[in-house]
Amino acid sequence: MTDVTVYGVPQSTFVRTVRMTLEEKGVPYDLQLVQWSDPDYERIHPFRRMPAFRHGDVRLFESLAIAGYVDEVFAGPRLQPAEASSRALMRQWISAVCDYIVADVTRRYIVEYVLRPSGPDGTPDRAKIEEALVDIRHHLGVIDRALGESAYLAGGEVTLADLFLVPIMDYVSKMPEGDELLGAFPNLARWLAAMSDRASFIATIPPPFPGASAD
Ligand SMILES: N[C@@H](CCC(=O)N[C@@H](CS)C(=O)NCC(=O)O)C(=O)O
Repeated sequence: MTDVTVYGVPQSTFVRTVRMTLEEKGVPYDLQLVQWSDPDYERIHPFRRMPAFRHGDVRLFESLAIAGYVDEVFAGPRLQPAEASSRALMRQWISAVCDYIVADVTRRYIVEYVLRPSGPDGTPDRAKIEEALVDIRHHLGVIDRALGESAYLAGGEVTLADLFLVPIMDYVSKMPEGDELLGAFPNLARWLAAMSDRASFIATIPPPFPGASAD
């Protein structure tokens, strides 16, 4: 029995970030699948996105607000550095992930392959993928250089910043260019391998998107 509910679908990277945060803290929760056709969902998330979250009487939307709340309210390992400059570094990377990585990696690349291919006969549009890859190589290079200087994005310990990035990088690793991209960025590949061994990662591995091919 738990009084924590996450609303969303397990394939969503933002839902996975919140679920990984709960798993890292050892907090039991229910995942309530969102039905997009349900007009009542707007009462849970007024912008009709996911995740949304409930803990007793506390109702929240926006992954950063939810993950920060979970870290601060529940016992377990701290996922936000106490020291100001490390905490700022964590926020810097969360902001960069939510703006630049989501825009160019999730929306222009992963979504094109697995969710809404926009090429002929429902295939991914090669021109769009190639265009996105130019920006993706740049962005992954930035992260790779940052990870060359420390084990995790904000220093020597896992923080929320890593939990925002890893669901997206997990998808990247499974895309047709995944091996090539990770091969080009060894610090990022090392970080992803370490993150992939965590119990929170393993407990939240998403099922395939409905209708996606198994290969
Ligand atoms: N800023 C939001 C972003 C949430 C978001 O965009 N979630 C995606 C799934 S990863 C979504 O709800 N997509 C559904 C849609 O765009 O209609 C957060 O941090 O939670």
